Amino acid sequence: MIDLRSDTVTKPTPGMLAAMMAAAVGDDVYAEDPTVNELEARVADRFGKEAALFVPTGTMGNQIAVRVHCRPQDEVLLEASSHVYLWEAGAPAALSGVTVRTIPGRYGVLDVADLEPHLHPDDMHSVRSRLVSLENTHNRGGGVVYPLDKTAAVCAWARANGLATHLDGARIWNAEVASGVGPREWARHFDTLSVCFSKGLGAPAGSALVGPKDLIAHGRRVRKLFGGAMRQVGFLAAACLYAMDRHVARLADDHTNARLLADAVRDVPGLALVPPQVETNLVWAEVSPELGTAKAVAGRLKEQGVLAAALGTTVIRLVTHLDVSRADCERAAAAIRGLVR
Ligand code: TLP
Repeated sequence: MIDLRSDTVTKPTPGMLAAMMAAAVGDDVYAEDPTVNELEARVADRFGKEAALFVPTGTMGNQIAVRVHCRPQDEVLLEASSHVYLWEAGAPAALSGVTVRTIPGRYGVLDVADLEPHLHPDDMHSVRSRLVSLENTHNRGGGVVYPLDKTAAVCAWARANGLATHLDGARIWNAEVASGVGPREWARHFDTLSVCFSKGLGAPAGSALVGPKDLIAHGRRVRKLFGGAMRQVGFLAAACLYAMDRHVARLADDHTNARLLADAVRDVPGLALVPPQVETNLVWAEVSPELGTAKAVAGRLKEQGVLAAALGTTVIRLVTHLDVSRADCERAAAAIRGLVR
C-alpha cells in the first residue's frame, strides 16, 4: 500500500532508531533528561526564541499556547479552517474557557482587513479579544505557505492592538523549504509557535512550544495540568533531534512528488485541486458528484494500492512524505489517472 493519508504515518528510519536506542535519558519531570534538554535548547535557538517546551503532540503545543496567552472569557481570532479550531476537539473552550472567532480566509490566509472588524471594544459586555493564531503551512488551506508580508502585517496589527500572537507551525519546515525564508524570520513575528517533529520530519512523536522564557515556564505548569509531563522521554527527543538535523532539506523531494500527484489530479475531470497550485506536500482535491463521494474515490484508489484520506464528503487529501518514493508517487499518479473510466 502507498499510504498518502498523512505525513504522520511514517515509521522511524534505521538511523533514527539507532539514535533513539543510543539516547541518554533521565526523568524529564525533574528536568533531568539530557536529550530533552538538548532538544529544547536547540529548537529555541533555531527559531531565535528564549526557550522551548517538549510536548507529546502538536495539539498540546497549540492548546498550551491558548492557555498561557488567554484567560477564561477571552477570545482567539483565527482562520475558520485552522487546525486549532477544526481538529483539536473543541479544546479552547473545553480546556481554557476561551471562545474562538472563526474568520473565513483564502486558502487559510487572513489579511488585516479580515481581522479588523472582529476586534472587540474594551467593554464589560464583550468577550476580550486576546490572541491571533495563524497556521503555516496551512493544512486545510491546501498546504499553502502563509505569505511573509501578510504574516508581518497581521502580527504587527495584533501587537498594535494589544493582542498576543501564536503560530501553529506544525509544518513550518515545509514553509521554510518552499519559500527559502529561514526559521527565525518566520518566528520573529510571533510571541509563540508550536512545531511538530512527527509530520514531514518523520519522528514517531513529539512537538515543541517555543517562545519567551516566562511564557514557556507557565507552559510547563500547563503541560503538567494537561497530562503531558513525561519521564524518560529522551528516546523520543533523540528521534526529534535526528529529524530536525537530517530531514528538513529533503522536504523539497516531498514537494516535487506532491506536484507530480497534482498533475495527475488535473488530468481527472471531476477532481479539482484546491487551491489550484500545490506549494508543499499536501494535495487537496474537491470531488464532483459525477465521480462519486470522496469516500468512494478513496475506495477506488485503495483497490489500486493507494491510500488517500476522505476528509469530508466531497474532499480528498493526498500527502507526500519520507516513506513514499518518487516511484511510489508515479504509481499513485497512474492510479489517480485511472479514476477516469
Ligand atoms: N494534523 C493531522 C490531523 O489532525 C488532521 C494531519 O493528518 O494532518 N497543526 C496542524 C497544522 C496539523 O496538521 C496537525 C495534525 C496538528 C497541529 C496536530 O498535531 P498532533 O496530531 O500531533 O496533535
